[in-house]
Amino acid sequence: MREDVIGRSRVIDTPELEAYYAQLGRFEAGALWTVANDIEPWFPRPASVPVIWRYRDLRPLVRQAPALVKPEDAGRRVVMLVNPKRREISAAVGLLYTGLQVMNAGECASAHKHAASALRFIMEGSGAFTVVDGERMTLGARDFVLTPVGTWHEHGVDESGTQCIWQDGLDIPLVNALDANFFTVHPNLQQPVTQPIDSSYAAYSRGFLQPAFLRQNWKKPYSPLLKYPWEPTYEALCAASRCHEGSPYDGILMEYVNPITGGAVMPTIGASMQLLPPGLRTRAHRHTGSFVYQVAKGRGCAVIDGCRYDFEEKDIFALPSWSIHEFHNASDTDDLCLFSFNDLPVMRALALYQEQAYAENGGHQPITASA
Ligand code: 1HN
Repeated sequence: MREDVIGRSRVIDTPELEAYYAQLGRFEAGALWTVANDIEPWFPRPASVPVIWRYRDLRPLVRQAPALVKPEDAGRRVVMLVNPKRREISAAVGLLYTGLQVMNAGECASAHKHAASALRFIMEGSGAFTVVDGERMTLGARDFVLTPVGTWHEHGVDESGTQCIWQDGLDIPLVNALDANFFTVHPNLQQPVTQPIDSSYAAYSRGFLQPAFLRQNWKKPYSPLLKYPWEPTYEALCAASRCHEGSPYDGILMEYVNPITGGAVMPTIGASMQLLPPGLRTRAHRHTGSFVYQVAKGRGCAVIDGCRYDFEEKDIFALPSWSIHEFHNASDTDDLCLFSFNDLPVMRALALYQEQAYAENGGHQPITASA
């Protein structure tokens, strides 16, 4: 792409140059000025587009999967959510993957580990559990759980439970882009449970109290707390919203953190829950970083680059990096809560985080279309 600007590539191709490019091509070489403006954009131009996946469309299809494939054949029985512009790398947005996993009562998927970091956000059903490095955790609706890089993990649903559906989030496209992925199936297919149920939650669930008998021993690059249940999360958001207005762009947003460092839960993935009180409309802004949202509670809409996406509980939507966005709580009586995960730990570690307020129209952007 030629740009007639000093400092940018503005070469006009001629037959002589075309012949020269062909000569370079013979030796796996090329002229930088033919691509320079594309590979050095003035600002981020994500390949991903905004997408909304509505739960009412997908739920019947997800529930159909158990009749079609067994978990032991599929490895993981998941309907993945794919960005139409990122199909070749199975990304939902940017370098993040997401999907909906379904498991019937009494089913269990084999244990494995991989270099990718993973998380789950429980959507429906009862009796779900995850085992991570010997710790078994019981999971209920809207609980958030980590299966960090290199941990043995498996999931299942108790015999006495009901069909469960949860959202998986992983950094697979990132780890693959870095050519750093490994995958190992557990030699016994199931790992032994070596610790009391929910033991990390028992030790670390109150951020202002640190277990002195454990913290010196924790050297791993992710949170020692693996489960972040919904009830205390919502309580904390409600308590904060009674005293604070929150961010003009994100309302009452709380980050799930590693209680030892106060930083992101895993080295490559951060996660948050935010509350937008009844009727709130946030101001528009943009920042680097890709986000996957799930509507944990309530209904409303997001406006992303001028396009409006109406959403209900359990809908999932993708926010590409540097897209101007704002949120509205459509209800005058009920809270709106948005769960999200993101690649901000990567952006921050690489010094690539940038943020900008949208200045026109009192901070709200014009809505040009809806999806
Ligand atoms: C994985 O390990 C799980 O553990 C789910 O449930 C989805 C998608 C790609 C690679 C690994 C799981 C996954 C995955």
